[in-house]
Amino acid sequence: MGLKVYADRISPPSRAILIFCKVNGIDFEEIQVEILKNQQYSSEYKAINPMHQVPAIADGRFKLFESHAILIYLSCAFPGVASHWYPSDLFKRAKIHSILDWHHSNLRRGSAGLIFNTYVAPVKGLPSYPQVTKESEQILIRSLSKLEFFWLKDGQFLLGSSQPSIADLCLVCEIMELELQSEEDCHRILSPYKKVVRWMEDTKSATAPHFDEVHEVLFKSQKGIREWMTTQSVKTELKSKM
Ligand SMILES: N[C@@H](CCC(=O)N[C@@H](CS)C(=O)NCC(=O)O)C(=O)O
Repeated sequence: MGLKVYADRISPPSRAILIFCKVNGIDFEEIQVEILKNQQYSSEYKAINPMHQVPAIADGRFKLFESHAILIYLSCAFPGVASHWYPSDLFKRAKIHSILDWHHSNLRRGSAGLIFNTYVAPVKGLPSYPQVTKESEQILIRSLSKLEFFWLKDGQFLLGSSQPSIADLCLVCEIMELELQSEEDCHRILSPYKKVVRWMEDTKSATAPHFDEVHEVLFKSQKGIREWMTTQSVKTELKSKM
């Protein structure tokens, strides 16, 4: 009846939970729910998360979905978690919640919209909309700019901290999705934001070796996905000329 983490490593919020558990020495069982195979719609998984999304956890009889809520729960439920992840100070907690809420309606909105339209929709045979791709990229770029010039203005990690919090981990895992874009697009979108790039490296170092281990799936699929997306865009270009 220990902790079970239902996750798919291609999902940024899933990776954040897995890295967090590993870094903090939390004993857990990882249960893979492959979203590209629609395993999130199985009746067994519906009993864990009726919203059909990953990640989710079951800690004994207690079930929880939504990655931010899960990270807060784990930080409070497992005494071995270092305090910098979710400091007990009320004001610091409130600021972390503020970043996490901002993340869902800005950075993640842009990143998830971009990934869905450029990668997930074509893989699943669903329609993808160039206008939505464009708008999602704009939201993502605006969010990176806010990170560079506002959220990261005071120090190495968010909120001027010298060590990462759950917010750093969530946001960095999200930005890692850019690895699935072409090398040129990834560079074009990310490289103007020097502080963001450095902060990502610092978060990786602070969570090594687990960060890279959990992202292995993303790194491994990168080449194939990039080649496949180039083929898709060539096909689309040809179609538009016909
Ligand atoms: N707000 C949720 C987002 C969860 C989410 O969007 N999960 C995606 C993968 S990153 C998913 O399960 N997608 C499958 C689907 O919606 O069918 C969280 O932070 O946990």
